[in-house]
Amino acid sequence: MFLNSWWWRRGAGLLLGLAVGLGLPGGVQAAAVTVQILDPAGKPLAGAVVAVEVGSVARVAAPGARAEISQRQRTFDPGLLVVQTGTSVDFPNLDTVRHHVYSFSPARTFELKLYNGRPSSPVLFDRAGIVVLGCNIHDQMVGTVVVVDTPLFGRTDAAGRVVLEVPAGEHRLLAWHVRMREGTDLLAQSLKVGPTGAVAVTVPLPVVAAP
Ligand SMILES: [Cu+2]
Repeated sequence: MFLNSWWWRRGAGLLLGLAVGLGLPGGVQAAAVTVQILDPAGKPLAGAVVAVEVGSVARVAAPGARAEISQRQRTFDPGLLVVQTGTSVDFPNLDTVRHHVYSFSPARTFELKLYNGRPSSPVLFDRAGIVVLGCNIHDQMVGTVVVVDTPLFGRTDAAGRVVLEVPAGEHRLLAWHVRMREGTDLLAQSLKVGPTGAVAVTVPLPVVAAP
């Protein structure tokens, strides 16, 4: 009896943990939404960012949300980071040369002047949008932070697909790819999810040819 109730509580806690992890209120029914991203020629686009804004889910991350982009061998690692609005990002420099990381993007204009090691404070991304990163010293260093008003996001695999667990209702589906013209924001369309059953959506993105 003791064991039974212990397992039951532990199981319930794990399930609640999963729901919280997805940012969904406990007990909310979610459906698997498969999104496939295609280029203008109809070919699958790998590495595209897909996000779903859901009315019942907090737009801003819980306080203390952190992420990291290292500078390693004169590149940003990862070169593309997706975070929820309200996330603070650290920019540790793992190289022996100094870097000078900056962005002129309207969603987050900032500058980390010439530094080694870990800057004393992270950069808070408090507005949704595309933030392009550069380094004043190394022109070839380019990175991107995609900031979205939702914890429900992912990136497409080699087949151009990503699966997200989305609660029933009318939502906003956002998609973006690094090969979209510079200055292009995430592309939005409506997404309807019924109370049961999986949903599949195909989204063509206006990307330019790979270099
Ligand atoms: Cu640099």
